Amino acid sequence: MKTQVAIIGGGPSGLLLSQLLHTRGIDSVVLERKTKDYVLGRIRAGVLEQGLVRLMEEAGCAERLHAEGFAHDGTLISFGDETFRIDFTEHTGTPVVVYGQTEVTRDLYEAREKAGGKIEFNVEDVVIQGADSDTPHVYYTVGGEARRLDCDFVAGCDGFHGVSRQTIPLDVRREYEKVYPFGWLGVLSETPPVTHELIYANSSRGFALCSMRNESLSRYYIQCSLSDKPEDWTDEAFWQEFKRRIPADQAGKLVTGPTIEKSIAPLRSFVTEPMRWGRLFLCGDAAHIVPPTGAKGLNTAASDVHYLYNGLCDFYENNSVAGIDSYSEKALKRVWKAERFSWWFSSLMHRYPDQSEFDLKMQAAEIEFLRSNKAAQQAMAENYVGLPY
Ligand code: FAS
Ligand code: PHB
Repeated sequence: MKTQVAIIGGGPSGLLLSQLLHTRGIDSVVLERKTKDYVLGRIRAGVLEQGLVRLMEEAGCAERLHAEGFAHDGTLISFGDETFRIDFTEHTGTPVVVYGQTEVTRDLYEAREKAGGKIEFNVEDVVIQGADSDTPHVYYTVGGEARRLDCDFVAGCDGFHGVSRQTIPLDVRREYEKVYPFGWLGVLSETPPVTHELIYANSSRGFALCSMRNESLSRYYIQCSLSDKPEDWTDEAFWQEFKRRIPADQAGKLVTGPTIEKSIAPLRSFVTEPMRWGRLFLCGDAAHIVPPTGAKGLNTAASDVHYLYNGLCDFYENNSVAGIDSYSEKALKRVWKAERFSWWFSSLMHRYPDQSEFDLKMQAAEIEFLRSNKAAQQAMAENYVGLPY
């Protein structure tokens, strides 16, 4: 089989790239390891920057997002029982949109299927060959049957555990990593969210986050030990701990109920450089990971896709390599700013096992500075709503 762009991975990065390329008549094939239901069953991001909203509009997939997504003009931050608000719209003129990654992915699958897009599921044994030549190709199997996909370019959108990053030789790749000494236990419950905005809570017992998917579907997280497993936490134990971490006035009005999903995500900061090797381009989690505190994972995948999509259009429409040659440098410039913000916000809001009394005083002072200083709130708001592409 032959295509212009072979896309490894049918998550949000791969699907968004495939759909955008389609709008400009550029052919792609998406190779996905799992089934569509499995991909849609993963509960992940919940907050979209305007940049991703605009890309979904450009891809012709934003109708449901505009109908069902919620604009959030700010967020609450609590330290113990004290709460203050960061007003995104006051500081930046821009809200964020609360709309689950699952729904983004669902909308993209629907658009690809409607357009007759080629997506192969249950793909195994993916091997990228000739990425450093003018004739890259991908070997893979489906149901034990060996296949080959010839292409002009390969987009590695296969996430942190994919094969694309590993295709770049070790003597070319530089990797940067920070593993955090805790994870996030997340639950979904068919209960009304405790507030209409998010609450990021730093309590003496650890971090908690109040988020949501809609008026009757809440998404809550607590910082947990890396040795925890979801089955270690009964619903009752989760609600009891969650109530002890969010401000008392919010805990008093929290509606609890059975959880319909419970999972633990480890937290890490990770970047691979470069994000390009020959005709292979890495996008999204294949190239970088952030702790979810700043809601930058999905949104930084989106800016990668924006740069690569425009670079490939430049190549096919203007016979110019300028866009693809500058891809890695452009993408990494924004990636590192997202890494910094995610690391800073995680350091501000979590309790670390090795924190000294002095460290705790520094954390309290940093939060007090954010609470009381307009410039600090402006900087926080600009990073949270999304820095320019
Ligand atoms: P993805 O990992 O979403 O998609 C990669 C796809 O490639 C997957 O479908 C996978 O099956 C497929 N694949 C892998 N190897 C393959 C192979 N060899 N061949 C073919 N296909 C292959 N971000 C936030 O902003 N907020 C959050 O709360 C949040 N929570 C998260 C929780 C978890 C457990 C994880 C892992 C991530 C979380 N993220 C969160 C980040 C997440 O949203 C990612 O940034 C986002 O999924 C990135 O999308 P992709 O780059 O498409 O990668
Ligand atoms: C979510 O709703 O899943 C979510 C929101 C904000 C974050 C992380 C996760 O920072």
